Amino acid sequence: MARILITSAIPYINGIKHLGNLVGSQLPADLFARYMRARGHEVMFICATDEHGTPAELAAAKAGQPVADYCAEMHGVQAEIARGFRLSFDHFGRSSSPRNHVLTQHFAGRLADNGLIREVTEQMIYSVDDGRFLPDRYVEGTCPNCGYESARGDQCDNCTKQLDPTDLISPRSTISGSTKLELRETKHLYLMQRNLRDKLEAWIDSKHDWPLLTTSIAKKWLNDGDGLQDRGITRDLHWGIPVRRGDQPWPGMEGKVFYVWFDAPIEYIAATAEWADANGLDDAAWQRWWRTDMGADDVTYYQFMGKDNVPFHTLSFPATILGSGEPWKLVDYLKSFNYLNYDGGQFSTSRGRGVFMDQALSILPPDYWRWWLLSHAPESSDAEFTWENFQGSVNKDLADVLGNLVSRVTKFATAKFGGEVPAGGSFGPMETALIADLGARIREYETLMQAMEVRKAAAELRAIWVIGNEYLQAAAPWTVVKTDPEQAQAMVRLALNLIRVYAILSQPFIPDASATMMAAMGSDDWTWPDDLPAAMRQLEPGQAFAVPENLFRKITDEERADWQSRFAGVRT
Ligand code: B3M
Ligand code: ZN
Repeated sequence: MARILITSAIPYINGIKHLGNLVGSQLPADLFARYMRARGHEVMFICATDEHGTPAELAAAKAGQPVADYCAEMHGVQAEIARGFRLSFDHFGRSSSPRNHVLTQHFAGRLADNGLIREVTEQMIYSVDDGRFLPDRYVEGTCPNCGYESARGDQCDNCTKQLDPTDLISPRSTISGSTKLELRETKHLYLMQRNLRDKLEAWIDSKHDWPLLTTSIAKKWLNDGDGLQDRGITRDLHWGIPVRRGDQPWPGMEGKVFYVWFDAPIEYIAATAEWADANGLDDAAWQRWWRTDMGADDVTYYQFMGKDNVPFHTLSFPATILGSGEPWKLVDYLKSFNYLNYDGGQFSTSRGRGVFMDQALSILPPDYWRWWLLSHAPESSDAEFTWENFQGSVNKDLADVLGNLVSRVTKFATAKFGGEVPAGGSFGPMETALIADLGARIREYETLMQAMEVRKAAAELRAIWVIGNEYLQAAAPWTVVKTDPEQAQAMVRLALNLIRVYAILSQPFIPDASATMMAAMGSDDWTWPDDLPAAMRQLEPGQAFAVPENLFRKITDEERADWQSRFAGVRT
């Protein structure tokens, strides 16, 4: 039994995530966590809401709420939706928690003690009417390069030139539209990542088994242009973790907070501490997951995220950890994802284009989404959601292949032999061949799940369902029963056991349907089928079973057309 720590990138608090966000982090992390638990490992699966930063402040202002209230409410909303998708977090924390305040201030203090923080005085744009400094992307103006009138302070969307907000002609605040902007002097803390460059490079180079997507992004940021830049870790905002040096004030930094990307990954650790608090456990309980001097040296740590988050997890957060000089756990394996597009374009949160997590659950149960998303996960390249494809997968894979097998077997068995596993006959060559074939496929499925090859694992699972159907087709107990009822009983007994084994294998992908299948077989034994021949005899003659309610329904063409037009844009 191994100890497995899993974190998913923590979603921003402002607004509900779309399916592209879900499939890039939380959902595959959940798949892996469920699988690892099913194999008997000790798992700690952590997620949280990412609550700081300007977007959160602005969203709260727009909602007319104090930002703390807004975050508390939205955390509740996101937690509820996560439950709706059956995301099996051991804890869903909050980056605004007291635990994260203390840990973030602690890390900053350690970095300062180790000479890795410098103070930088800089000129920043201050909006007099908004009463605040403006982050780069909240300043808009005319691009000095191409003349585009809505260039952002960090980059021109038209000619892609990287900009400084001070480069813009006729700059204005995107918050208020005000042009009363001035340069004001302000002081910030910079983490001297350059000093950690060699350590970071050696660490990344030691990760031979990481996906290419992960290492190529990491190396690009390490080596591109001027290489790794020192990074500002504080901001002039009200909402955030106050800048302190450990438990001491930080002279000159009063009224400032840490940058959201500094405290967000630290929340992985803090959320594990929140988990301990919520369960009445002591500090040792969470530290054994994170401190190699407290037992975490036998933990394997996996992170899941979209590709845009990779630089922060391969460089910035490791710089915090390494720079602290303390024995905190670094990530062992980083699984990253490309983007999921939506019906010929991009998902867009700002334009409300695509399906958002709450909307998805309002039209279909979680397993339908989980199955489609995971079986089409954007691993080797970007992927695209289309309603045709979704309808096709659900109707074929879930309804025709798996659902049909379950309903056919249980209905036939009930009609011919009553609601109990029949006792007659014994497994013949066909059954033995099926068990052998299935055994080989399960080992392959295990290999793919362990390797987090999400799409391939889904394809293998589907193939496992298919061979069950093929067996039934070939064995044809409904014909055999007329001439050799004993043999038909053995076939049905095998098929009922197959349903239970399918429940176990499918549970990481489609937990609700799996629970229904298991309950219908009158069992609650989720032991992984390491010994398949034994597992295929687990349901004994006389054991009661039931016909489950329709496991999956088909999506009609009318529904598909309706949803297609409803989710085309402009969220209402
Ligand atoms: N909140 C970005 C995102 O949701 C960011 C991830 C933080 S992970 C520490 O994609
Ligand atoms: Zn331009």
